[in-house]
Amino acid sequence: MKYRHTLRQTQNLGGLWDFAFLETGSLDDFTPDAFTPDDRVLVPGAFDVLQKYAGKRGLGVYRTTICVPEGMRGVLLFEAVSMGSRVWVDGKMLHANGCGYAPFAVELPDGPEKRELVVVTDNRFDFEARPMHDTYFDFYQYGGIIRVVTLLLLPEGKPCVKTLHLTPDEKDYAKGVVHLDLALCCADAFKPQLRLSICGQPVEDALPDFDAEGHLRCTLTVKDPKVWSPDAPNLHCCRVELLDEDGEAYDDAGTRFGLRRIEARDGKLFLNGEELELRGYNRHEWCPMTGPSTPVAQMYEDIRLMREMGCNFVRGSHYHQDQQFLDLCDEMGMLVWEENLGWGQREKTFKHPAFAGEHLTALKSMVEISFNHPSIIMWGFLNEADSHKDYARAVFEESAKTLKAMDPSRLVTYATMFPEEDIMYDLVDLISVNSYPGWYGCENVKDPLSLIAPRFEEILKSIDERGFADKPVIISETGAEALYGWREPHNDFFSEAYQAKYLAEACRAVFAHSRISGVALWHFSDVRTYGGGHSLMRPRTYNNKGTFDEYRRPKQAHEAVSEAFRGR
Ligand code: ADA
Repeated sequence: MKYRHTLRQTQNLGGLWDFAFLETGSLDDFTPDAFTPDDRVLVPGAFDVLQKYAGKRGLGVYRTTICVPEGMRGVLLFEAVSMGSRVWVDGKMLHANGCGYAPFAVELPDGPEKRELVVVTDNRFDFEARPMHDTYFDFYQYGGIIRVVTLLLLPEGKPCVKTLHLTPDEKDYAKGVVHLDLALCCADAFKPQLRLSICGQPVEDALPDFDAEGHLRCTLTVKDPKVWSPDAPNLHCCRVELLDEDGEAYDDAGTRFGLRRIEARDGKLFLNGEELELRGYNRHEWCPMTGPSTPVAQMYEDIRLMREMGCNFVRGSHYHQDQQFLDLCDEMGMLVWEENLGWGQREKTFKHPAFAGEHLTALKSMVEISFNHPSIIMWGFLNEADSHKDYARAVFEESAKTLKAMDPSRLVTYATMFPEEDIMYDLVDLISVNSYPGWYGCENVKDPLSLIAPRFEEILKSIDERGFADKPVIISETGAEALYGWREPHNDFFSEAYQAKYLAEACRAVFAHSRISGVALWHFSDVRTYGGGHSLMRPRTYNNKGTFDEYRRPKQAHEAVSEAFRGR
């Protein structure tokens, strides 16, 4: 069961909003008084998945009305608004955002009960203004309010719960020992008392007071603890209530959590003390009808399909995951790699004066929002960036340090495409390598599949020789394209048969190697990319390396991978 607030009021602002698409103008120049809506669109949703706006780039302006009753404080929570955006309330610009997948909150100033909310989104690439996005990323970047928007109504002038994080104890997680970290906003009004319950049972242990900054940290023991694992995804629930000077409860918050431990040691991965082998896929949050705003029923089906194939792992490539997807992974026992938005950043990006700061803000927002999901076992960042170049070092260092400081209980990694020249391995717990032997650059190779195992061997040898034999290694991407339905006697590139043989051989090579702790195949289903640098290598402007096509119709590789994964 998911936690539902009983005191705190939250309103899902989903539904039809007024809308206008403007081909000209910029986020900087825009003011709501110069805007006349001529359409209504659904929130959440990307406006450019609609046929009318398909392929168009410009400003997508959204408008709705919100109500903040007297005596209440309003906070807007946006889970993802793509790509750049500005939030205006009653003609005042309150927030600017430059990362289309990062969640953010907007505190509403005092004002009348009824307010006009305008959200301006820009789906044009503007590297100078928004260095988190670039044209060459190999996935379509849409525009609009692509994930849930919530209005939170809190009692005015009273301290309220800002964050509630639970971390299972490293040693005694199986005995139910967890560390609670609770932070308040408006902490200086007064010090509230705290009432706590776990799975509906009041916690009777003496609790410390909030400190001057409104922080409370304590250790609790769950009664009747049950460990979380892919085979037994047991969840527990924690509820906190804040009480005022008269002992009246006025705010509450709750979360689910799981008791489990992930470790990287002696060159291996361990979950709950047992060696862990990862078998899974990379997955973009995407389907043809709704683009990046995948319906939850599709998320559920995707996880089911993966579980039925014997997967225990999904890499959420290449950005913050939808909270609904993570909730399902918690419940359905899928281990998750969640990573910050990023794709192949090069010197130009690392030298952009705003990039390091924006990258860090987005990274922190990911950990904040996803902290309590037991399914997440590792945090990632900077997919296939220049991890072999000195100029990238500062951002890699800062990212790894920040993740460890915010959450020492999970592993830190990034996917490298320069396994031999990489200079960042010292920063991470787990080395993750993207490698496509037998696919890219194999135009004139006679037996491309024979390249896979030797290439993995070469990579592992070089990692160990360079002194990283104590770090576990996974293949975080490998794969080949197949066009759904392309079955013909040559079984050549782009045929379903070649892809099936490719993935079978890649899995065989991974599982035969004692130094490789698992694989995330590229990719779960075919996914739209666009006419950037990739279009001519991408028939249909799709990345066709899915084991399923975009409608989740299985290709021949489905059987090959199921055979390789099941029963291991
Ligand atoms: C990279 C990248 C993926 C995808 C893949 C491919 O490894 O991380 O997003 O583009 O290559 O299909 O080539």
